[in-house]
Amino acid sequence: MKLAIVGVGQAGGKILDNLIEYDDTRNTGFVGHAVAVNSAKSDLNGLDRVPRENRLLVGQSIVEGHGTGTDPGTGQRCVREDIHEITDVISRVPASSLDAFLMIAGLGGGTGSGGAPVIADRLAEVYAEPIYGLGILPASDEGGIYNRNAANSLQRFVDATDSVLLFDNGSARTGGETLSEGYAEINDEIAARFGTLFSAGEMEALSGNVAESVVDSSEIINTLGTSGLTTIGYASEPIQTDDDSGGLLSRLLGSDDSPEFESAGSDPNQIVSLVRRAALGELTLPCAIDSTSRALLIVSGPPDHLSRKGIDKARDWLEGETDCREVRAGDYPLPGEDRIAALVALSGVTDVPRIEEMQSLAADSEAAAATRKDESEDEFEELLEYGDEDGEEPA
Ligand SMILES: Nc1nc2c(ncn2[C@@H]2O[C@H](COP(=O)(O)OP(=O)(O)OP(=O)(O)O)[C@@H](O)[C@H]2O)c(=O)[nH]1
Ligand SMILES: [Mg+2]
Repeated sequence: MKLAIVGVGQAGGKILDNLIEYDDTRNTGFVGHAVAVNSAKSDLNGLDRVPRENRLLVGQSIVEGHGTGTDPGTGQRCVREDIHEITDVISRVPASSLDAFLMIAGLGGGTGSGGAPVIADRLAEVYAEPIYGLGILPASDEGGIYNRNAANSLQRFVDATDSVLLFDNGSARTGGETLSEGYAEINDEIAARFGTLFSAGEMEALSGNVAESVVDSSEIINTLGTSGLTTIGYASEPIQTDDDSGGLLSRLLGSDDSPEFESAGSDPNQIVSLVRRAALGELTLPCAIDSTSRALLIVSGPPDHLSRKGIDKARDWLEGETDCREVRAGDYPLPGEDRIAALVALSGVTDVPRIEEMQSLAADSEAAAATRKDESEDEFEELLEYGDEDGEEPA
C-alpha cells in the first residue's frame, strides 16, 4: 500500500530513514512520501534518506533547536506552533495517490510523543484516508518518566488515529554493544516487519509475478480497522534445500513421476511452524493472542516456495488460536529471496500485559512525583518559617 509517512522526533525520524532504505533496496514503492518533524536540529541533520526539503525543524521559538528534553507538553507546543507548515509539506504529495498516512514516534520522549498525535488529529480533519500510528514503547527498565510519557501519549495516539501499531523496545533482543548499535539493530528489525506488511499490498513489488492470492491494500486496511492496537509477529528461515532423497536430481533430469511434487521448502508444515513461531514467540508487542479481533497472515518468499496448502493450513491454525472469525491470508512472492517468512498482524488486541505494566509504572512515577512536590513544598515552608519554633518573629 502507498503511504505518506511522517517521522516525529528522534526515534520517528530514524525509523523512517530505515523504512526508506528497506523500500529503496527492494524497490517496493510503499513509501509515497516521507516527512521528518523534530524540535532538535542535530537529529534532523543526522538523517540519511529523508529528502532535505521534507525535514522540518519545529518549535524554534520555544526550544531553539535543542529538543524538548523528554517533555511531551513542550513537544505538543512545538508541533502546534508550526502545524500549518507541517501540513503544507505533507500535502505536497496528493492524497489521491496514497492509501493511508503513517505517523511514527517514540512514545517515551517529548517531541514525538507529544507531537505525533497533534499531527494525526490535524490530518484526520483534512483527509478521508486512514491515519495510522507506529508507536515505539520504551523498554520497562528505561524508567518512570519514559513509561509515564508513553502511557499518556498512547491514549492520545489511539484517539487521534485509526490504529496504533506498537513495537516494544523491551521485546527486542539485540547483540549491540552500545545503545546506538542496539537501536540500529532494532530499527532494522522494525523496518523489516513493517516494511513487509506495507509493501505486501504494492503490486510494483511483484515485478510480473502473479501471486496465488495477493494481499492488497484494502485487506491491510480492513485488518487494521478503525480503532485500537495492532501487534506484528514475524519469523523467517532459509528455504530448505532439497535433501538427498533425489528431489533435485529428479527435477534436473526432468523426471516427473510425481506431479504433486513440491520443492522441499514449500512443505506445508514448514509454513505452519513458521506462522506458529511468528504468532506465539515473536510479536512486536507480546499479547494474549486470543484477544485478537482481526488477523492478517502474509507468507513471503520465492514464488515456487509459497505452498497454497501450507498457507491455508496456517490460516486455519491462526483462526483457532486467535479465536476470531476475521482472518485474512495471502502470499507475497519475492523472486530471488533465499528465505521464507511469515508475517502475522493481530489487530484490536485487548489483553496486553506490557501496557498494564506501563500504566502501573506511570502511576507509581506520578505518585512519587506528587510526594516529592509535597515534600519540597513542606521543606520550603519550613525554610521560610525559620524562627517560629523558638517564638521569634521573622524579620
Ligand atoms: N527503536 C528505537 N527507539 C528509540 C530510538 N531512539 C530513541 N528511542 C526510544 O524513544 C524514546 C525517546 O524518544 P525520542 O524519539 O528519543 O524523543 P524525541 O521524540 O526526539 O523527543 P525529545 O524528548 O524532545 O528529544 C525512548 O523510549 C527510547 O528508547 C531509535 O532509534 N530506535
Ligand atoms: Mg530528541
